[in-house]
Formats: sequence, structure tokens, C-alpha cells
Amino acid sequence: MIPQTQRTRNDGIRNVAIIAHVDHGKTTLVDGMLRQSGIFHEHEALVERVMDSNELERERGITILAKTTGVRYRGVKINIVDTPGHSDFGGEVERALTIVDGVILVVDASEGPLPQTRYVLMKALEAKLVPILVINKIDRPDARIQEVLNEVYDLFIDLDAAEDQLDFPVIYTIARDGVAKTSLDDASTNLRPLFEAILERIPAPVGDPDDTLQVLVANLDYSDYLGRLGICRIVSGRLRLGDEIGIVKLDGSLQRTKITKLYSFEGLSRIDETVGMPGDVLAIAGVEGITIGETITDPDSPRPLPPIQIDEPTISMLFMVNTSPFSGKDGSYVTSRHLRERLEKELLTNVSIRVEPGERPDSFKVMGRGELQLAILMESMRREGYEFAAAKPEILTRTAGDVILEPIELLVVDCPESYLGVIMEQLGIRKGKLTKMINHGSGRVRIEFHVPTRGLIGLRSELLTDTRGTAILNSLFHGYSPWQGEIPMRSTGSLVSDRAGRVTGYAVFNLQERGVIFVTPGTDVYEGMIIGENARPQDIDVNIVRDKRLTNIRASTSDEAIRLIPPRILNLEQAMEFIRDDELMEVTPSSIRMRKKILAANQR
Ligand SMILES: Nc1nc2c(ncn2[C@@H]2O[C@H](COP(=O)(O)OP(=O)(O)OP(=O)(O)O)[C@@H](O)[C@H]2O)c(=O)[nH]1
Ligand SMILES: [Mg+2]
Repeated sequence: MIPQTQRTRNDGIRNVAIIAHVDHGKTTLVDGMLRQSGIFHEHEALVERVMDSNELERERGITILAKTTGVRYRGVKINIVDTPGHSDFGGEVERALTIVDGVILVVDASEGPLPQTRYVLMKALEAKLVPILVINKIDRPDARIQEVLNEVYDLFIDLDAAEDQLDFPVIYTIARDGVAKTSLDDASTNLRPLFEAILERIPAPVGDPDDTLQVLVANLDYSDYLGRLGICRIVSGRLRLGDEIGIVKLDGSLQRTKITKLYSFEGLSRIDETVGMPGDVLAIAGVEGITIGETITDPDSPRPLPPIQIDEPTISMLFMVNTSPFSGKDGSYVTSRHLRERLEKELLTNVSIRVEPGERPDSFKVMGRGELQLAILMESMRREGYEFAAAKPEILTRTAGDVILEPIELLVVDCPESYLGVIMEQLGIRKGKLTKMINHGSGRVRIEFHVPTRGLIGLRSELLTDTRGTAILNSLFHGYSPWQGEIPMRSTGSLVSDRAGRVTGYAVFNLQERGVIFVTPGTDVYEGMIIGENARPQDIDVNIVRDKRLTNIRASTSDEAIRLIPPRILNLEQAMEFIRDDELMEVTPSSIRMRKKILAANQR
């Protein structure tokens, strides 16, 4: 008997996502796959980590957005999704997993599995995706390949992997050199063993081309030339250019439209296509308002796919119109309408961000997965010409009955043994509970804690100072637990300018003993602006614009330069960590300032 709906296997395709902890080498591995698939000619220079194409990604050397590319190997089209490894961008990974049939789990041969390895693997196993393990950076002098392999097995078992998921192939790579090996004594000099493993182990997609059209819009991209692109996976049916289709919107309504542009991914380019079959990963353009999570389907008998589920945000920040005396000086977009429209636009592409109206009409509660995610959003906005104020990040609590629950993170700290005491002390203050301590015998220890998310704010900079830059911190959302009680925050106060004017070297010289100064001579300030950190707990109002030419203080202008301690100029993330409840940060295209919420000294 012929089954009613025939599920056809599309053998010409493999869809795979590359997942890992941050910096373990995903994007570098994709470079190698692109280079070796023959898409680029030998002489064509390819920039390093070519998929990290946006400006902030290149500057910071991290992947922020998941991106799709395609290569061909032995006649098979392999669609590859490169994902970010930083935990704040976990939403990108969750989404990427909805369009693939398998994952390449990359693990650093020295660092081994870290919190985000656990997270991404957990998501992949839950989605029943087939894994291939890649142990990367086997060239590292401190590689501990066998140990790391065992740790990965332990992780799979810990995550309750099914029997067949445990049977994953292991490939050893030096992504930077484009080399993959099936065993450590394999003489391979290219990535062929990895490509072979993908063809052999990642299942070809299945789906019936004659069934009702169902296409999941899983990601968005933007092109100056084409406008908004929807990146989709065809689940069933045929998607033909020019066909009348229906889009089931997130609110359940149906939008009738036509597909006018259809593309597949080939290296860094898009190739025109006329038809898409089940399993294909394609981009469509020219569809007004298309958004992540929608289903493209038959307009006459629509069959929507289940919505994409992703984890909830854990922290929030209030964004508001900038009301400082300097507002509007260098931003092009400064009104609450500008802010609202920009945040609404962000929601279209960034599914792990939520926005709610704030208490005041000109403020917005922006919620995300972590400080870095919110910092990246603010940084993008200021570069686009936006100007606004933002309040201290807050943790999103929940309630169960009358118990307040707060988010808890799994924190892994790697540090030299000698700093163990300092780490324990700092985490103690922040209500961290030690859960595990591993000594690899290399002089470094790995310590794991469960610690309230709010205890992590400012922790990184604190520990980097305390351990002279040697501690490595990684954290991952762990769950909710009852409110852990008060955690003392910054023990210092702010130095606050008591009047408007221009900072003088003379004033800085006189104030620098009181604490750390954040401004350079020549900077314009206003009353209520924070110009430094007081060494004592309380705030003090100071005159940072005093100009008294006392000859015994500076004999000459060059003398002045010598006597001034260089200021500490805070970047966005540092300012986010510095400000307290009664303070704001002011974000503009050219500056990041901090201020008291109430500017007038006599009203505070
Ligand atoms: N020694 C060594 N270094 C490598 C290797 N592969 C990648 N790297 C380096 O590791 C660093 C991180 O590489 P990326 O490819 O950006 O890592 P990623 O996993 O994409 O990072 P995120 O996307 O930010 O999570 C870069 O400095 C690479 O040059 C390798 O095989 N050996
Ligand atoms: Mg990357």
C-alpha cells in the first residue's frame, strides 16, 4: 500500500548549524569550509572570519547574529548556520536550530566544555538533532584532547542524551589551518573528513513536495538593494516563484501575497531560484512586513507551523528620552517617537529582546538575556545617530505564590590557584554557592558557582582587577530560586559636578586624590554630571571647572600634563555596571556620560 503522504528524502541537501561556547572556533571553521568548497579561487583573498560581517562583530571579534551560508561538496548542497557563542545571544542559536537537521558541536581542545557548550548542546538534544563533535584547536600547546573528549561524553550523559545521540562521530580539527582528522594520527591536510562526516551522519531533510506548503520563517536579513529578507526552511510542499501564497502572521491572521524573489545561499552570494523543495533553506525578498516565526503556506487551506519557542529575558533596562542639558547636541534621533520606532524595529529581528512601555510615556523597558546583549543594542543605536538615557540594569524577578524568585546563573571561573581565596571572597559577598571545584593540576583551577544574576553585574571587572587579568569568567542562566537577600553593590560614591563649565587641569589635579576621575580637561560638564568615583561611600559635589592659575601648582603647561593621573574613560558596559539606582547613563553618538537622576545639587 502506498502511504497517503509520502515523506520524500531530499538527498541533495544537508542543513547543519555550528554551535559552541564563545571563541571555540566556529566562524574560523566556516571560513575553512568556504575556502575548501571551491567557491573561492585560490588567489582570492578571503578576510578572516568572513561571516562576522557586521561592524560590531569585526570590532569585538565575536559573532552576534546567526548567519547562513551554503557550500557544495561532492554534489551535495550543505547549508551552514554559523551561530554566536556568547550566552547573551543564545536566542540566535535557538532560532538557528529550527532550520537544521544536525549540529556540529565545536569544543576547544584545551578549554573543554564550558557553560555555553552545555546550553547549546542541551538545545540541540532537545530538538532531537544529530550531533557531530569537533574538537578544535588541537594545535594548542596546552591541548588536553583525550580529557576533553571524556568531558564531552560526560556532558552528553549529564544532559540525558538518547542512546543514538551518544553515538556521535568525533573529528579533530585545526580550524585556523583548515585541517580535520578522524583520528589524531590521520595525515589529512584539509577538511574533507569533516565534509564526509556531514554527508554521512547528518540526515538529509525529509518532507513531501506534494503536501500543503509549509515554510518556516526562521531569521531575517537585510540588504540595501533588496530590503528585508526572510530566511526560511521549506518543511513541505513546493515554493514556486510567482505563486500566490498566504503568510500566517504571529497574531494568526492571513496575509495573501506573491513570492517575487527567491534565493539560495552559495558562499557569500545569493543565487536566484525558481522553486524550493522540502529541506531547502532559502531567502525570500519583497514580502512586506515578514517576520520571524511566521509560516508561509497555502492561502486557501493554511497550515501554520508551531511558533518558535525561545527562553525568556532575565534582565531589563529603562531606555528614555535624554533630558540632560546637553540633550540633542549630537544625536539625530532624540524623541520618544524615534526611540519607540527604533526599538520596534529591533523586535523584528531580535527575538530574544522584549520591550514594554515604561512608567512614563517617554520611557521603554527593554528586556534581554544579559548585559552584553543590551550593550550591543545601545552601541548600535548610538552609531545610527540615536541619543537617549538609560537606567541601571535590573534583574527580572518572578513570583510563585508570595515568594519572589530571582534568576540564578551557573558561573564558571578559571584562575590561577593563587587567586582562589580572592574569588571565593568576592563570590561569597555576592551570594555565590560553590558547586564544584576542579584542579587540572596545571596550576589553574576551575570553580563553579550558582550565583544570583544580579551578583554578576560588575563582577567581571572586579575579578579582572583582583586577579591581574588572569581570571576567565563564563556564565549561563541556570534557573530561578527564591530571592537571596541583599547583595551590597559598589562601595564607593560618585564625584558629581556642582556646576556647568569646562573641566580644567587644575581642578582635576586637586580632586584626583579623592578618587578616580572619568573626564579629561577640556570636557564640557553640567551640574549633576558624574565626573569620577569617590573613594568613600557617599557622593560629593565638586567643582571640576575651577580655574585658578596658582603658580606653585603648575609652573608650565607641560608640568600640568605630567602631574595628572590619566582619567579612566568608561565604555558602555563599564558605565552600565557603574551607575546606581539614582543615576543614569547618557548615550549619544559621540559620548557616554553618567549623571544623577536629579541634577540640581540642592534637590538631591
Ligand atoms: N590555535 C588555534 N586557534 C584557533 C583555531 N581555530 C580558531 N582559532 C582562534 O580562536 C579565536 C576565536 O575564533 P572564532 O572563529 O571567532 O570563534 P567563534 O566560535 O566563532 O566565536 P564566537 O562566534 O564569538 O562565539 C580566533 O582568534 C581564532 O583565530 C585553531 O584551530 N587553533
Ligand atoms: Mg563566531
